[in-house]
Amino acid sequence: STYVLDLSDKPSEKCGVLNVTKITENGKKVRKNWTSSWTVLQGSSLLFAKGQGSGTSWSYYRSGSIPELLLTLLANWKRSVKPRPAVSYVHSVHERSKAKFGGNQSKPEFTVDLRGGSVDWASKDKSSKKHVIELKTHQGTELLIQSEIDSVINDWYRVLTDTISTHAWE
Ligand code: I3S
Repeated sequence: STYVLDLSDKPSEKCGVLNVTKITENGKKVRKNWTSSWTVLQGSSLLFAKGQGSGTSWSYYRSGSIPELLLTLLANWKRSVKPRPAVSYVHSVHERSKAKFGGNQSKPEFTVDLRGGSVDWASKDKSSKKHVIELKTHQGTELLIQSEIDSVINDWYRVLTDTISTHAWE
């Protein structure tokens, strides 16, 4: 079965569920806090929206609701003429999905700008998990991004690498 639904017509748009933790913020080490996040790549921005924990996210997969949620996300995104701030955008999508998906804990997390950043496979000392990507941003934030499914994480590795190399500073 397919775990990532890529409905976009542009290679710079992608979304899916990933496990994410910050390890450094503005150059300072922070405590790991792995969370399952809706992850959306739009242009050179990577958005994370906190899910309701991995259990619930995976139950969305099992119940077949994720494709529906992703469709809503992308449809709303494409419909929005004037781009809104990314975080409030994700928040409003979540607000609207609440009734439909019964969520009550979904909330926006954060956005990172990929321009000037770097992506690499994380070394073993960064995490005991497998399939971990280390993303360093220009602003000094380091994130670990992980999926148990190697095809999923390989796709994200490729897309993030491509995005960083193609989005030059304006
Ligand atoms: O790099 P660390 O400190 O070994 O990361 C682990 C901890 O964050 C741990 O939580 P505690 O802070 O309660 O010890 C997490 O449960 C682990 O998942 C972290 O390690 P992994 O290897 O899973 O990234």
